[in-house]
Parts: sequence; structure tokens; C-alpha cells
Amino acid sequence: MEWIENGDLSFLKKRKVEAKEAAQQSVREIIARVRDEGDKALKDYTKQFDGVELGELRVPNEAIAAAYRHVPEKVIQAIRQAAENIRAFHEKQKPSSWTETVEHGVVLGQKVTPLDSVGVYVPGGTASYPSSVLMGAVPALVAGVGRVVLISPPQKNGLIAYGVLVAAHEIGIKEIYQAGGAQAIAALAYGTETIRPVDKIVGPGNLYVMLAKKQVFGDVAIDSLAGPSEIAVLADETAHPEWVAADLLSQAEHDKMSMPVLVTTSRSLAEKVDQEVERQLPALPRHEIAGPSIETVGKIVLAANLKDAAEIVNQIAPEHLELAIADPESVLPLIRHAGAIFLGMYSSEPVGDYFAGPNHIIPTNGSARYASPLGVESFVKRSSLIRYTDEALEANGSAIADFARFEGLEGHAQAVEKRMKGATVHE
Ligand code: HSO
Ligand code: ZN
Repeated sequence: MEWIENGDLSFLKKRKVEAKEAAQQSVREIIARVRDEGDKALKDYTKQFDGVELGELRVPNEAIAAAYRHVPEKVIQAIRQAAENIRAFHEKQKPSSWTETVEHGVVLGQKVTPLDSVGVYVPGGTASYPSSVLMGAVPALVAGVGRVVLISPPQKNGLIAYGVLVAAHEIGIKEIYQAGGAQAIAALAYGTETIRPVDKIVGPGNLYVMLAKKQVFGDVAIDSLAGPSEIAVLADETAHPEWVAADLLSQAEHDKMSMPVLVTTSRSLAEKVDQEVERQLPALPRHEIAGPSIETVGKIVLAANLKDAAEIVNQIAPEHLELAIADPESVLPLIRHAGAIFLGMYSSEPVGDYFAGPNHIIPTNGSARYASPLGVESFVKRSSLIRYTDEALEANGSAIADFARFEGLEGHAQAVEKRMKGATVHE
């Protein structure tokens, strides 16, 4: 891994991969064709990009029953337990409606309503993760979204990955479609003969999925635009080098562009972690992905003290942060920008990827500066409530009318004044 000893964090500027105009243009064309030709375009693109000739777009129930035969029982149990933990965690996030009565009997409040329909995109290929089905859909279900649909490209064998189907079934998702890429996003946004459109699309995907989400945004809501996975480990001399190295590699194996960063106050720990990473890397089945991430993106940043280290972490604003230090709680108040914070040496990042309960769809690319992990609040909206009384209008009507006239809006002023006692405005 590359060492940074002078505090120069300019590597962060290279984090974002800019999409080429050509890719944007082809996504534009795909979306336009799906809007025009619906199911036929989806099937054509699935043949072209996934090499699969689809009969039906919707996954039949028999396919889901069959999927169970291909997933080991202990994995089904793990999926079940994870789903339960994720559900319990997200239950706590449920925002509630409220009203309050203020001066003159005025009632103010907000009413929280779940979205009507949501589409969860699940990537194909080696990034087809049952855990992401749970993370995308469970918060929507907890929020009370009436219709949660799943869309995922078929694999070479013509079927969506078994684990994905099992995870979907475990949490009660019945509407599952096979299609991927920009065409799947277009179908969710605008609908086809088979697929009714949704109000919001969530879930990670490749560059084309991301560009498509960007292009349909405004017609439909989207979650964040997820980039490659990121992990920062803030470690002191008490950290266990072998474990820190394993955690850095755990995210490196996601993508050649994943960003593993060690920020440490201890030179000797840095040396040991560096060696450990080299030692563990070749043994990983995905070393051809983890290798480039470690070599070309991975960094070891030395900090003078924990306060500086925390500031470096804030500049990185990582998706995941591990505080592998003797007293993590003492540094926590200094951390302002990190999507998920893992405290102490037993909180390995994959614990959060699969199981603990918090979401693993988390802001990347520095967007943890202003964004939050996917959660129940991503699937609800607020309506404001206002109930004014005659007494309140009498007391405040003139102020409102004055404000309206100042904005040149006489009609607004009159609407209020007509309701005031002794109103003088008559036609
Ligand atoms: N770490 C990934 C999520 C994931 N990990 C899924 C394993 N499976 C999000 O950055
Ligand atoms: Zn992961």
C-alpha cells in the first residue's frame, strides 16, 4: 500500500470516476427505447447485454421454490437471522407523525406517509448479493411501503441468483423481475406492459445503472449514487495488525476501485499491517480484484496524534470507519463525516455488511459529508399540517397581508383579510 506521511490527501480528488460522454449517450438511448417499446426493448437488451433470451420478465413462483434447493440450509438460517436484526434496527428509525397546539388554538404538525411503491435494484454478476436485497428492501417494508418490487439481471443460466431469490422470498417480496442495467432502471421509472412504474428506485449498480438513475431522477426519486466500497481504519498501537489487514482486504475484494485506507498514529503498526496485507492477499480467492484496490487505491496515512487522525478521517468522509483504538468512545466525538462507524476491535466491518442490523447501503465518494445510510426515512415523506383558528387569523392576519403586499401579491393579502372580523375588502 502507498504510504502518506506528509498529510497530503490529494488522492481523494481522484476518487470519483467521471462517466464518459459516450456512456451517458448510450444510457440516454436505452432509456428512450424502453420508454417507446417497453417489454420488447427490455428483452432485446437482456439478450444483447446478458446473453439471455427471456420468456417472461416476471420471475414465476416455481423458480423461487426451486432456488431454495440450491441454497444451503445454514445460509437460509443466516439470511433469516440477518433479516430479523435488520428489521429490528430499522423499526427504531420509524419517524412519527405529530401535532401540537400553539397560541390561539392553532394546530401545527406533520403527517408521515410511506411511499406507494419502491423498486430495489440488485446487481448481477459477482456483485449479486442477497445481503443487499435485505438492506434495500427491509427499510422500505418497515416504513410501510405498499409495493416493493425487486429487479435484477439474469445470470448466464437465465435465472436470477438463487440467494437473491431466497432473500427476497424470506422478507415477503413477491414481485420480482429479471432485467438489469440502464434498461431495468428505465422500466422501473417509466413502466412497461409488464412492470408498473415505481416512485423511488434504490440499490447499487454498475456505471450504467448509476448513469440511468441520474437521468431518470426527477421523474422518480432515487437513493444515493453508490460508488465502490470504502473502508478507513483508524488504528493506534493497540490494534491487532492481522485483523486490521483482514478488514482492509474485506472491502478491497469488492472492486478494483474500492478504497481501503489505514490512518494510524503508530509507525510500527503501519509496517505490520502493510506486511500482513501482502501476506493475506494472495490467499484470497478474489486477489485479482483485491490486489489492484490495495496497490493502486489503498493508502496508509500516518498521523501525529489521534486528533489529527480524526481530522484526516473527516476529510476522507469514508463509507465505513473502524475505530481500532484503545478508547474508541473518546475519539467518536471528533468524527463528523463517516457513513457507518464501527467501534472497538471486535466490530469488524463485515459484521455490519451482513448482520448487525444497520444498513450497508451507505454514502460513498465523500458524500458522507452530507448524506446518511439508507434507512426508513428514505422511504417516507412528510406532509405539513396547519389548522388556523378565527382568533389566530384575527391576531396575525394583518402581518400576513402586509407580507403578501410587500411581495406584490394582493390576492394573497385579500384571501386572508376576507376572513378577518370587520373585513373591509368587498367587491
Ligand atoms: N460492503 C458493501 C456491502 C456488502 N458487503 C455486501 C458484502 N456484501 C457495501 O459497501
Ligand atoms: Zn462488503
